[in-house]
Amino acid sequence: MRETWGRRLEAGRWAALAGLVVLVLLAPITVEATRPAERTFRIQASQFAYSPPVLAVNPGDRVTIELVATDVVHGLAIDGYDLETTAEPGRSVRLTFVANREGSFRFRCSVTCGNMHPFMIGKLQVGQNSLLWRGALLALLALVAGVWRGWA
Ligand SMILES: [Cu+2]
Repeated sequence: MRETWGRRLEAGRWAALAGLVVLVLLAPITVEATRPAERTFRIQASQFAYSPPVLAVNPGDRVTIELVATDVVHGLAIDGYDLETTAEPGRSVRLTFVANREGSFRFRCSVTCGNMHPFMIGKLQVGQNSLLWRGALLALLALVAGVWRGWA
């Protein structure tokens, strides 16, 4: 009699845990309602890097990238946004767009500027990195599950 109760309790715990895992995976991300803003970034392009290499904006932001090439002609193309521009040495060009797609997008040089050209990349982060915190929560749940097992 007692044993069945214990088993039921155990099954209940695991069901609760499974429920939490599903919740973590499916819960809609509640991004704090940020008003779209005007964001301007000045990016220096030189062989073979961008400075800064990472841009973080909120979804809906109106983003202006001012690209400056310091040595040779460089370009900047954002994957997933279908945008491209090139800058002559010593000159700057501007690229304006609305960050209406969430996620992590790579940008890269679109002009062959030297032997390390393929490695000239950067990242545009639009919104929060949900994969990251979902992963962290799952790790926490796994830890909790481990502790429960220890009790039983
Ligand atoms: Cu380049």
